[in-house]
Amino acid sequence: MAANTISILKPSVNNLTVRIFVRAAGLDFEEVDVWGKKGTPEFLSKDPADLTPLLEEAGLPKGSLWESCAIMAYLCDKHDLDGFYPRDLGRRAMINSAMFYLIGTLYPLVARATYPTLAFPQYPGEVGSSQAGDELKARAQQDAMAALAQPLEAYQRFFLDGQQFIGGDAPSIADIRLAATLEFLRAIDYPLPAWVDEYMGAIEATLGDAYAEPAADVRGYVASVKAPAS
Ligand SMILES: N[C@@H](CCC(=O)N[C@@H](CS)C(=O)NCC(=O)O)C(=O)O
Repeated sequence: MAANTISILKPSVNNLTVRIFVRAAGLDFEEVDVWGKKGTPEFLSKDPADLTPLLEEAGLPKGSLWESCAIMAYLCDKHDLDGFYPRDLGRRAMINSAMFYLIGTLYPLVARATYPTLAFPQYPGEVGSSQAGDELKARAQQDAMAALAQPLEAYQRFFLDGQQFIGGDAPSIADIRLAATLEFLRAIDYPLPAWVDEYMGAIEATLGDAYAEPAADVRGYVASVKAPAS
């Protein structure tokens, strides 16, 4: 049995984040594809949120941990992966801010903007998951697309600010989280700023197959939803 067991859904960028990370960090891991297998009493006993990615690892007090950024931070601390998650408090605070801002602000907008196109169920409480009509749902999607500009600019102007990566010269766990997330914007007709293409290209060039191999699952899914129905 591997040191790290990760339950995943392959078309998901939340899952892609951890899938890239464990490869880039060279950790011992196995992946369990739980497509169609969540929601069981066994899965919920480990993960009452019923969300993936889910890490199972011997050092965890309850044996399991969800939330992609928490999983990466824990594994960095456990394996002294300071290059991905610096020990310096100021630099670490910037990585944390970039990740919390992503989970709290950018990702909900990405989900509202892309999940209808990706045919993913939207989170409870969203207009898209309600009984609202198609017009209101389409408006919510358009509003989310329009609102993406501000957080994207914040990443460029504040977190990157002329550096190649949020982590500086090398990708941090916040960079892995951001690049993976931006993969979904290719599903919709969103005018990606030029820096996004350069940034994602630099991450993929630096991480190589650790990025490209799991990203192929997300890209394949995105291509399938964009392909004209035959
Ligand atoms: N903030 C969480 C989000 C986790 C999440 O929403 N996971 C989705 C996959 S993208 C999930 O498991 N959804 C339940 C389902 O698809 O049944 C993280 O970063 O890990």
